[in-house]
This record gives sequence, C-alpha cells and structure tokens, in this order.
Amino acid sequence: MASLAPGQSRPAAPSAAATYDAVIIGAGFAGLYQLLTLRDKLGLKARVLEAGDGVGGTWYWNRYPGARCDSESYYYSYSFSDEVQQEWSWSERYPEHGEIRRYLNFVADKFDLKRDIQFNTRVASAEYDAAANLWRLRTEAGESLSARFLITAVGCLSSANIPNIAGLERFSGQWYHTGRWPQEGVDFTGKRVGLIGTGSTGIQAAPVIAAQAAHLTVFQRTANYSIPARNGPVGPEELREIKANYAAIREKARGSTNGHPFDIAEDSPLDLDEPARLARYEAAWERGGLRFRAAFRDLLTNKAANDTASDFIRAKIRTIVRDPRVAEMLTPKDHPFATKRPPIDTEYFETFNRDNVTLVDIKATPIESITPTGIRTSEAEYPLDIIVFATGFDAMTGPLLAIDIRGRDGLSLREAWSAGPRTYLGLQVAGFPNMFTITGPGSPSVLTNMPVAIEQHVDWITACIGHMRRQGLQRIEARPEAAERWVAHVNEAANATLLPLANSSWYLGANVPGKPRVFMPYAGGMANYARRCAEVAANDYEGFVLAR
Ligand code: NA7
Repeated sequence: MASLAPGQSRPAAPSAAATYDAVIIGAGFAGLYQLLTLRDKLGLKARVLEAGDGVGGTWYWNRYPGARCDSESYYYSYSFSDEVQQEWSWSERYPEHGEIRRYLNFVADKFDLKRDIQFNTRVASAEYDAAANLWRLRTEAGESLSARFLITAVGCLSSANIPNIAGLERFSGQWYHTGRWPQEGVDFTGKRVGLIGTGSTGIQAAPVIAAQAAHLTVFQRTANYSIPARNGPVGPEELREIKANYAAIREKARGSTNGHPFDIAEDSPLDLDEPARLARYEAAWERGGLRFRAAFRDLLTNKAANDTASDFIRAKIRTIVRDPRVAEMLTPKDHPFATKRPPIDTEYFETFNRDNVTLVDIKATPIESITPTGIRTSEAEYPLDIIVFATGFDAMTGPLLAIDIRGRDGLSLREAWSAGPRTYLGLQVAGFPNMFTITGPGSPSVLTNMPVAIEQHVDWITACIGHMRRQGLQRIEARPEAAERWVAHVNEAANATLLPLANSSWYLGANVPGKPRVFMPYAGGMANYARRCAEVAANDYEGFVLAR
C-alpha cells in the first residue's frame, strides 16, 4: 500500500457491512463535491471509496509528461464556493496535472473531506438488495458495505485502453499507459521511446518526451487536427480580474453549450468572403485553445462550414512541418475537424521537425508485433527501450462496467447495456434503483468543461435525495419508457451534429474492439440539458418512480 501524502489521514476501515446513507465511488472532482453536499448540506452519513491513495480522480492517474487540462484553469474549477475561488490562484492558463491535484487537495482539506474517504479501496461489486432496499458493496480487499444510495463518480476516462498487440509480454524494456503513469515519473534521458497514439494525450506528450529522449518514434493510426494551446503564466492583473468577475464567468459557463464561458460567433464561415474568413481563423489560431471551435456558429453542424476550418488547419500543418512527406502523413483526411475531441498542443507539429523524431504511419504499415527489443510493423522493426501507450480509454461505460453492478433481480449492468448504454438523463439506469451515475453516458459530460457538468449533476442528485428525505421517500428508479425516450433523444441530438461522422471516435466506443457503437454523450448542449433536468425535478420527478 502506498504511503499517505503529508496531512492526509486514513479513515478507519469500516466494520463488517457498515451501513451508510450513501456510498460514493471515486474521489475526483465529482466524488469530492458529492461528499460535501450529502454530508454537510443534507447531514447524511456518506463515504467515498477511492482506488488511488489520494484525491484527484482522472488527475490522480494521468501524470504523463505534458499532462494538463485543455480547459482553462480559471473555469476548470469548482464554482460552488466563492471562498475557494478567491483563495486559490492558478499559475498557468492551462493547469498542469500536479497543480490540479494540489487544488483538489486544497478543497478536500478546506472542507475536511478526507476523513470520509477510504483510499486504496477498489470496489469489486455492488448489488441491489430489493428486500432491504440497500446497495451491498464488496471491495477487492473483501470488505462489505451497505448503502441506501449508490453514487458513481468514477470519471469518464479512467479505464485504460491497452491494445492487445502480440508480444507485449516479451518486451524487455519498460512500457506504460499514460492513464496509469508511475507517481515517481519516467526518465527518458538517453532512451529510444516509442509512442503509440495521437489523440489529445499523445499530442501533449510527444513534444515533452522528444525534448528529453535520445529518439522518439510516434506510431500514428489516425492523423489528428490540433490547435495551439498558447499556454503561459497567469499574471497578477489577469488573476485579479478573473476573481472580481467570477459570478459572471460562472453564469456564462452554465448558460453555454459546452460549459465554457465564452461566446460562440453568430455567423457562418459561409457568410464571409475568403479573406475575412481566413482572418477570423488566423485570429482564433493565434488566441489558441478549444475556443477555436467558437470562431463560427456552425462548425459542428454544417459540413461545408466545417470544411473551411478543416482546410485551414490542414494548411497550417503543411506550413509548420518542413518535410512534405511527413506533413502529408500528419494531415487528417478521414474525419471533419472536432468530430473527434479536438486536441490542443504546445509545439506538436513542430516536434516533427526535430532530428530525433520519426513518424510511422501504422494505417499504411500496421504494427505486427512487439518484439523483445522494439516494435515490428509490416515494413520495418523499430528498436525501443520504452513504449508509451497513449491509446486512450474505454470511455464512459468502461469504468462502470469494470465494477460488477447488479440491480433488481440480479440484472447486471453489463447485460442491461449489452447493446450500448441506456440511461435516463445520464443519471439513472432503469432496473437500478437509488443508483446515480454522475456524468454518466447520455449526459453532456465529455462534451463539456467537466466541472460544470459535474456540479450540475451533483446539485441535482443532492436536491433529489433532499426531496426524498423530506417526503419520507426511500426509493427512486427511472421508468424504462422514460429511459427509452431519452436514449432516442440522445441519438437524435447526436445526429443533428457532424459528430457521428468520425467513425473511429471514442465518443462512439469505436476505439475499443467489440464495444457497441453508440454515441454516448448527450450533444444537445449543457444549458438545454440542465433546463430539462430542472423541469423533470419540478414536474415531480417525471419519468422516475418514487416510493416509500
Ligand atoms: P484518444 O483520444 O482515444 O486517442 C487514442 C489514440 O490512440 C488515437 O490516436 C488512436 O487512434 C490510438 N489508438 C488506439 N488504439 C490503438 C491501437 N490498437 N493501435 C494503434 N493506435 C491506437 O485518447 P487520449 O488519451 O489521447 O485522449 C482521451 C481524452 O482525454 C481526450 O479526448 C480529451 O477529452 C482528454 P485512432 O484515432 O483510434 O485511429
């Protein structure tokens, strides 16, 4: 068992089958805030079970070189406490993983949350006991707990996707998945490193690894669009202004489509002539970040509009990368911009101008095996000391299905979701009473700046449980027909956008062999979604059955 961080107390293990009002799985942004509201607002006996030895969730595990958030620090943060907003100062435009962990530790300590978090505890199973109306949990260490409410705060990107490549077990060097990065870090000095994957993670990691390693070979399956992040320090004046305007910033984020506090332009690139359109894109490129998508209103809904953005980025890649052959390999051709989650970068394309970096197109020359000394493709063998898998996650459903969750009559979540996830509002699954899934599939989640989606879910769940307690209600369960209607609406919302056009996207589950292809997050927009959830609650929890 890993040692505790300074100041971290380890709560006593619960006695056999200790019973709680609520058990929360996970101590990231979602689990911490859910614990705070249930315990301190509602006075519930609540406990968090967390697999890691500290708080952080996604940011506990993702410590790879270059790991930082793509949302800007001042709004990738909690809004529920003005004291936290005023006391905490971010140092960079995009928070680095260590700084996010320090922030979450600061919040956890400020509200004395760690006394109710049991670290180093992975939940193996959770079964609904209908007679007692309790969830019965078992941990991997064999402890038993019971709770009236089960709340999953397991994150959307926490189940590592490690490709099944023949020979990995014979590799004599070291290999790592970016989402399971060693706490002590990895020293690349003098090493020949192979990096598989060019999603957001690979694109963040490649420049940092290249700067340290003797040689970096990037194995690319799909060329990706990326926008410069334009990271830098946050100055004292900027910080003062942010802190003075937090109320308006938060309101704007909550009222937006993606949980970001900035405006999306009201016109289409097709309304402008070419010089004006290019000038708009240039300005967005210079400003950098995910906001590039907001340069026009219809980049995600109109293919012709999107083509102009895709072409602009392709031209940039060809300008930055000196070797035309490499530039061509790096140019995305098989999906429109932003239909896969768009990465942002710090000198990613520039990295391919370095003498110690090689790009291998593994769509043209697939990886055949990992040998004891490197990676063999259909064309060549690349000798390596270290392999880094930046191959992403079994997103959204993976972390839930990793736990053996069984609802009414022993129905397993795996069976219930055999054709893809089915939820009501991304908050509940029919047949699984009193279980809430924070940022579950069918909610905006990964299409937003996550803390906004998380706070909205936690506040809704807390209000719902508060209502139940006041009314003497013991059980809430999604009606199957309400879930069916919601699933249809989630599909409809996705189909109103260009998002389904990226047929290898993790939004669709297409990155994990054998996973059902269903567009998982809700693409109808954060503000619309929150309004719908509020209406459901106001209409006496329409679509749910509540019982004594
Ligand atoms: P992503 O975005 O899922 O990217 C994974 C990358 O790994 C992507 O380039 C994949 O290629 C590649 N990949 C996946 N499996 C394989 C195999 N078997 N062989 C070769 N290459 C493979 O994960 P990230 O960690 O980068 O980002 C996840 C999210 O974190 C991101 O979207 C942000 O929301 C933050 P593919 O494109 O599938 O051909």
